[in-house]
Amino acid sequence: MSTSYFPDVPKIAYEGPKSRNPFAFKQYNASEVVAGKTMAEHLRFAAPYWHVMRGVLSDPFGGGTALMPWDDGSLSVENAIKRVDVFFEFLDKIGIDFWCFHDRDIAPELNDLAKSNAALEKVVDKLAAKQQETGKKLLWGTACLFSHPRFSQGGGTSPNADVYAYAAAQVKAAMDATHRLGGLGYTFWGGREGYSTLWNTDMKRELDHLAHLLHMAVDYKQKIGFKGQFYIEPKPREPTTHQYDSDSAACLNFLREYGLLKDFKLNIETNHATLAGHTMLHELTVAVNAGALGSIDANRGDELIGWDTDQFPTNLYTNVEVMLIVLGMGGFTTGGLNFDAKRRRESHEPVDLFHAHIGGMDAFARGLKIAAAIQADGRFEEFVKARYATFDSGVGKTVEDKTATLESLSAYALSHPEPVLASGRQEMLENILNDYM
Ligand code: XUL
Ligand code: CO
Repeated sequence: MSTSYFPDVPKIAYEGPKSRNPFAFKQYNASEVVAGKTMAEHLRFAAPYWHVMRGVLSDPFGGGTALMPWDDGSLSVENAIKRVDVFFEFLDKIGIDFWCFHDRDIAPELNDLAKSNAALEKVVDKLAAKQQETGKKLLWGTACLFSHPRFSQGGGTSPNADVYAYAAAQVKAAMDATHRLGGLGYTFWGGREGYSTLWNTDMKRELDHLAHLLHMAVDYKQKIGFKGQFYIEPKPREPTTHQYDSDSAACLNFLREYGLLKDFKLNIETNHATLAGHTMLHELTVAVNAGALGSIDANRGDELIGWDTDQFPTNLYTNVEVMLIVLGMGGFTTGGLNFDAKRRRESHEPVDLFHAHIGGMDAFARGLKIAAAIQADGRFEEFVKARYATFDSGVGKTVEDKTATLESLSAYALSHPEPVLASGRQEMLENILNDYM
């Protein structure tokens, strides 16, 4: 047996709700069947390489605190390859089947594109071998077009064509890597695709350029035979004041305007939804209504802190809502629940990685069970259906059939008494929700 990087952590097993063992699942029982599928099949948990292996736990006021005894801090390919072993030991012990990466998480940025590409290929060789050995799968890959100073004014929306070409080159290499690793998807998160002031920005040209980058990616996908799903991940502000991909509706509008909707779905992240002034449920509903919900970055924000805190998704109400949407759309196809989440800066020991993920997985297992019970019971669905019943027949039906005109509705309204509304019963419905919790 090779070296263990987490010698104090056993393989995490399901011990049930009565267990007091912090290194055990209380709710997540991978093989347990809920609503016709196993929990593992429903939830499709993924771990992000950037938080698990590269997240140093810095914040805007201080540097990293995370202890990573396996990491020598160098930009060497050897160090990058060693991290792969650590990561796969983590995946094995926590029992997560999928993972996600940015090109620059897995391999070093060497300030020389040819060298960075060569390093990426070497690390991808190692990752491919590890996947082969363990059966773990890549949920999605992506290119980091936001950390390096060259991208400080954007990648696909940079005012500088050389930077744009560099961004395109990175997308190409990251797509090649994702394809080699059998990725089920490829994500575009806007990073610095947005602006801070219109005094220096040509918004129209930037959006045209960004759309062309995505069109080129669609063409390249065809060319290399990559079958994975493309996603756009909405997020408002952070880092730019005005992100072009600010929320689900903005992304869908952009995709429609540029003829890209058939080639993309959305990857919705909880903390991005709340930063946009929406609930996660709102963002998911907008996406699902457009037939465009692809995958989920599961985390949560902190209502008392105004930035993307990327905390672990332990809010039961949110998890129930997320799983109601996922069950409602018949489950994920290419997507899954990627823990785009990090430990608090104070939780700096390697074992905290396990506590964090166990918490997220258990909370989502409960979310799944509660959502399945709500769905099976059908009370909310019946209530909503009844609330719109006046559109099932009579004048309402003429609206849904699109035969109504302003004249026909005016004649109807003139010949009928003042409308009588039924109560929305929000409090009663919230009480029902609490009964399930
Ligand atoms: C940033 C974020 C990214 C994307 C991938 O807030 O969520 O990590 O998920 O680039
Ligand atoms: Co994310």
